[in-house]
Amino acid sequence: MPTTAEPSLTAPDCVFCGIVAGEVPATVVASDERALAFRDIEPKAPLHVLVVPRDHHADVAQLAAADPELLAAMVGLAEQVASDESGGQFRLVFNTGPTAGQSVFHVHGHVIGGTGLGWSPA
Ligand code: DGP
Repeated sequence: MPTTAEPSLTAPDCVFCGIVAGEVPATVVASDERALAFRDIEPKAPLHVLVVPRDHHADVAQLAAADPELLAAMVGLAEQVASDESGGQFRLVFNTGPTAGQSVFHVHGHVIGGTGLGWSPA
């Protein structure tokens, strides 16, 4: 899967910037000009893919404020992955802040599906 487009925003020592740049290995399942989807290294469900923008933004709130069209592009890529792999049904999770479980501060949506999902986030 090509990772051709150059991001305009990057951050040093960011693992997801490294994946976007092709410097850190990842299993990429979909991509477009502005976003990339790759399998989570610690999958929690049969479908567990991360959708990230090529540009570096720390979290979904900052991305929504800076570039709402890019957030919409990420949702579109998530829908494409779910259409390909889980019949179009999916959960899209943006952990935002360490207390909410965010550990990588390059915004990413967890695309989760491929099985019946309960609802017990806490
Ligand atoms: P969060 O805790 O919401 O920030 O999610 C970060 C996710 O990123 C976590 O599920 C594990 C995944 N992850 C961390 N480092 C890597 C990596 O180098 N490659 C891949 N594919 N996933 C990673």
